[in-house]
Amino acid sequence: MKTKITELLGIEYPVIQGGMAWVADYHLAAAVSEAGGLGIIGAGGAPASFVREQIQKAKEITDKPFGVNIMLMNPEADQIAQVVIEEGVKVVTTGAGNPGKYMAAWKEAGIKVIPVVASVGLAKMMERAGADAVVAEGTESGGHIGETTTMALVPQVVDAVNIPVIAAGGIADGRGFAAAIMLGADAVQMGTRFVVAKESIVHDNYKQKVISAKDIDSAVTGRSTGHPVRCIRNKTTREYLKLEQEGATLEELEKMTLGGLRKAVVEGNVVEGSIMAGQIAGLVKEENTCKEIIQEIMSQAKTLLKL
Ligand code: TUI
Repeated sequence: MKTKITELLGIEYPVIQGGMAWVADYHLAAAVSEAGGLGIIGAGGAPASFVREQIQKAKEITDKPFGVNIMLMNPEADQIAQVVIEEGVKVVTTGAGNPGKYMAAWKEAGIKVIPVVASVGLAKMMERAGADAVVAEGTESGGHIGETTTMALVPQVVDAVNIPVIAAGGIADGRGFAAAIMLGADAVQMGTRFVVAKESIVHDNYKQKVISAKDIDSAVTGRSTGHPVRCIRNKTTREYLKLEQEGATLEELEKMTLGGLRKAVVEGNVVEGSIMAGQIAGLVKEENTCKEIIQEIMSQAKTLLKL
């Protein structure tokens, strides 16, 4: 299937993997790229040296293009912005902030820059700054989120900019893909579905929490700090929300979230960890390979869109 995004990125299918902190390592990124989508290494809160190693390992196991997501709240974001240039990364996506100050250097290096946005305002600003496309990410998503739903955000971003738009948030199958195309998107980005990919290194306890989640099983913490984060509800989200109501400091709260993600993803502690996942977790019922996931979505979408 050809769209402006498959052309821009030189990929077979318009499916991009979310740059999930701790989850999106080189194994997952390479598997998605090998399956014809665009795999992404998620820098999350990791040091620049770690991100460089991840990029080098991905290059060893795939010749296909892959990207790096830079979480802009990472204290080493400046260094990581340089590492992607030095390592010849083809595509950069960004999250949790405005990447404006890096844009000129990335464009100069020939990198395709795709900021993740949660509002029309930032999408327009990114287009003016030279972005090649944007990911319009709805509040259904897991992790750090904005306020607007995918259904409302995507068509408004599509109307506001002339660059291609990738829809994200609440998409996990061919129906979601087809709906995104109907809203004017040229591709989708999926996170939650790829968390439970066979090639995902996420602890099995975490995968099982996603697989057994129902539609209403996520909670949003951090609304009071200005950094809302969606996770599957557990002891920690309940304690966090209680602390938040009692007026805990920003530092106390933020420490709980990022440290908690590692605890859940790596250690499999799904009681005390943060199980970031989107509202669509309820639709994700089994572990599949990245190839199976992409093939199934494209085949469903073909029928629905009568291609
Ligand atoms: O970034 C994401 N999702 C993430 S980042 C992350 S790691 C983290 N953990 C704890 C606390 C905070 C982060 C987990 N999930 N998605 C892209 C995204 N970006 N969603 C929302 C935004 C966003 C929000 C505000 C982008 C820009 C923005 O403001 C722009 C400005 O002008 O500062």
